[in-house]
Amino acid sequence: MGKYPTAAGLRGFSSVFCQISLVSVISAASAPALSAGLSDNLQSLIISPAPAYKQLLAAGKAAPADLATRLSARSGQTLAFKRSMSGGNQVLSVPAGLSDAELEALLLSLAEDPSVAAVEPDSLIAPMAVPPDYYFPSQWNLHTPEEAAGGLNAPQAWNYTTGDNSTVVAVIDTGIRPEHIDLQDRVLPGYDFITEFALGNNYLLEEYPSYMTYFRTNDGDGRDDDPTDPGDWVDIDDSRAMMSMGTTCEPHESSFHGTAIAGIIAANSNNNHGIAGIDWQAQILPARVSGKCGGARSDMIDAIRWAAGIEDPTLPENPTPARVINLSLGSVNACGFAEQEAINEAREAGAVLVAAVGNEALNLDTTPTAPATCDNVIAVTAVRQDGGRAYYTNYGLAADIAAPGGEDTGGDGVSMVVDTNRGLTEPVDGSHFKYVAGTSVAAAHVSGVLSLMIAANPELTPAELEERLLASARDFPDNGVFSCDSQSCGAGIADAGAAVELAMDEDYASSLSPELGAAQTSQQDDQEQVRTGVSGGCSLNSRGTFDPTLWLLPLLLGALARRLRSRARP
Ligand SMILES: [Ca+2]
Ligand SMILES: [Ca+2]
Ligand SMILES: [Ca+2]
Repeated sequence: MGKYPTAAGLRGFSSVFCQISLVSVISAASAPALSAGLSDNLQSLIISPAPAYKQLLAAGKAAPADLATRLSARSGQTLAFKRSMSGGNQVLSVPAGLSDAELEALLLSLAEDPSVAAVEPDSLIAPMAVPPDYYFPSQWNLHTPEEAAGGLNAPQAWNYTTGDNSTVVAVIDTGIRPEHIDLQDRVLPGYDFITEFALGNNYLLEEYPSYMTYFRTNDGDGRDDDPTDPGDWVDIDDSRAMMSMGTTCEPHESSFHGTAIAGIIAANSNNNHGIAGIDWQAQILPARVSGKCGGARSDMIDAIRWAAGIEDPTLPENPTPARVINLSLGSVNACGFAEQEAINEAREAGAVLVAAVGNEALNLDTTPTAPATCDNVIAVTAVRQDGGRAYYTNYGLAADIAAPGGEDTGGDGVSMVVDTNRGLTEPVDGSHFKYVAGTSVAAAHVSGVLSLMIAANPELTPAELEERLLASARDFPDNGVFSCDSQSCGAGIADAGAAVELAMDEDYASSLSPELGAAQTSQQDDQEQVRTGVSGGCSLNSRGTFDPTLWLLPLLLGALARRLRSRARP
C-alpha cells in the first residue's frame, strides 16, 4: 500500500496526524485499538511514566534506563532505553519484527505497569502526501490554499485517498495520446465517435471527396474503436476549405486537448516524471468527438450515453461505464433537447457530468453555453492562482463551482503545466508538457475531485456527489475587482481535501429528497428560471446563425508553451 493510507483505513479520522494520536494511545484506562499494520516499521514506543515515577526520575532516584529494564522484565520483550524526551517521557526501542498481535500484547502489558501512565507506538508520521513528480512544485493548481489561494488542495485529499483503480472517468474530447508516460496503463480502449462529413449538398464534398469526407476525423475513416488523437491542426488550405463550407476555423497547431485533460484528472503520479494527476489510480475512458475544426453535438450526445454504459445498437458495448464524465467542450447556445435527454439518462445510469462553461467572458444567464448550462451538469468556471476570477471565464448564476484555470499572458501570466505531445501537426515520439489556461482545465480539476470522492465513498449517487462537492467548496477570497462570488462563479473554489472529507462524512445531513437519486439542487432551479427568459433549445449562437459544431474550449497558450516544449523531457 505504500505510505499513503487508503480511505477505508482512515475513514472516521480527520487526518494522518489524528490517526496517530487517536488510534494508538494505550493507557491502563483504555483498551487498545490498534489499526492493522501498525507494527510495520515500528522501532520504538513512547512511554509516559506515571507522575510518581516521573518524580523519581527528576530527583535522580531512578536512572533513565531503569524503566526499560523494569518493563523488559515485565513484558518478556527486550526494550532498550533510547532517549528521554519532552514532558518527562521516554522513547524505548522495541525488538524488530513484532507482529500486530505481539505489539498489542506488549502495549497491554506495559500499560498495566503502575509506573506507566500511557504507552503508544512511536509511529512514522508522513508529511501531507507530496508526489515527487518533476513538475509538481510548479503545479500551483493542485497546491494548498496557503500556497495558492486558487489551489485545489489536492495534498490534503491524498492523505485519505489517491483514488481507486475501479473508478472510470470518461474524457469526451479530442481523443488521447495513450503512449504519454503520464498516462501509461491508465487508459481504457474507449471509442472514436467522429462521423465523416456527409453533406450531400456541399459542392466541395462532391468535388474533393477524398479530401473532405474524412477532413474532420483526420484518421482516414469515420467512427472506429481507436480514439487515439491523430492531431487536430488546421493549415491555411484547411481553413479556406472550411470557410467555403460556411464554418470559420482559423489555422492552428494541434492541441492534443484530450491528453491534457486526461492528465490533469489522472496523470501517473509518484513516478518521478512529468506532472502529478489528481486521481493517481482511476482509469480514463477516452471518447473522441472533436477533430479538425471541432466536432458535432450529435457525436457528443452519442458519446455521453455510451460513456455512461447505456446500450446503443450501432456501437460496441462499453464494458467499463464511467462514473464521471468530463466535457471540456461545448457550444454557445442553450442546452438542446436531445443533449438534455442524453445527460439525464447518463446521470440516471450513475454518472456525474462535469462541463466547462467556456472562455468567452460571457454572462451565461443571457448567453448560455451548452452542455455546461444543461440540468444535471456541474458547470465549472475558472479562477486564477490568487483565487480571483479568470478574465476569460464565462460566468453567471448558471455556474456551479470554480476551479483552477489559470491565466495566460493576457492576465497575470500564471498558467499551468499539462501533458501534451509536441507535434505541431501529426504527433511525434515522446512525452511532452506545456503551459495552458482555460475553463477546460478547470472542469478537469472538478472531475478529478469527484473521482477521489468516489474512491473515498463509492456509495454516493451523482446527486449526492454534486451536493457534497458544492457544499465543500471554499469561499472565494477577496480579490477586489477580480473577485468571484456566488452570483458569478458558483458555490466556491473546489477543494479536494474538504470534498473527500465530506464524501466520507457519514453524518452529513443531505437536503436531497431520499427518493430522488437525481434531485435538482436549488441552484439548478434558479438556472431554470433564468433560462425561461432565453430562447430555450433554439440552438442559435451569438451571431444568430445555426451552428452545428462544438467548439473545443481553446486552451489559451502563452508564449511559455513554446519555450517549455523546447525543453520538454523525453
Ligand atoms: Ca475514425
Ligand atoms: Ca480513430
Ligand atoms: Ca507523473
